[in-house]
Amino acid sequence: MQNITLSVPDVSCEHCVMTVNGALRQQPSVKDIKVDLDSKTVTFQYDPNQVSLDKIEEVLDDAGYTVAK
Ligand SMILES: [Cu+2]
Repeated sequence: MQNITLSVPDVSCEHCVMTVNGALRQQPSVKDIKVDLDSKTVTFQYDPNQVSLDKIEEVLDDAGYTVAK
């Protein structure tokens, strides 16, 4: 399992937190999702053999939360 923190600057309220959570939860192997409103980051674990980081970033982008690099 890989542990990662991504910056998602568009997260601005509890609703965003729930949307990001919901989008990530549907991805295979993604777990321990923590969206932090203050730092506008999302931290989670995933198995790179089951889902790529590119795919996860694409899912977040589709949900309206582009990952900042
Ligand atoms: Cu919001």
